[in-house]
Amino acid sequence: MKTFENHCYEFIIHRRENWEHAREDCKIKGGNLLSIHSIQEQNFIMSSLSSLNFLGKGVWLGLNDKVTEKTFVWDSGEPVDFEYWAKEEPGNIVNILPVHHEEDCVLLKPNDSGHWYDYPCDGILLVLPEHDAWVCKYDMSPVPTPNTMVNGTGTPKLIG
Ligand SMILES: [Ca+2]
Ligand SMILES: [Ca+2]
Repeated sequence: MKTFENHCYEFIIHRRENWEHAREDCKIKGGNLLSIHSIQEQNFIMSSLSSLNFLGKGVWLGLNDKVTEKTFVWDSGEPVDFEYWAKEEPGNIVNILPVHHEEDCVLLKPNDSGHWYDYPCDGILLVLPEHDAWVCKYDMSPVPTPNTMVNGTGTPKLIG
């Protein structure tokens, strides 16, 4: 677990799943699939992946345009206030047959300076399934102040 500003980040870099499974993993633990809101946060993710010696193809971001094509939103519901697309991305390549799989999910690729690529969210029938690593992001709980500790509901101390 690593921290940056007021969030904790869990780097799940030894597993590979499709986007939905990665998303679910973060949700059940009370977090969200990674969202990135500044170049500082982007750089933090990159340096963390580097320090963890991550050698995979990429990590899933919470960013997706599953609901409305070309309108990307963070799965966490946060505003899209920073983007780091690779050149000519997002391209939304659609496979031809037998099933249409648009590129509606986003992968951060460390081997391309951390640039973002839209990718199919799940397995593709004709080629290998799209399974990648991911990062879960959590809000840090507020640090209790001395005042709230005094007024808190701790176990009463027996005196005498
Ligand atoms: Ca798309
Ligand atoms: Ca793409």
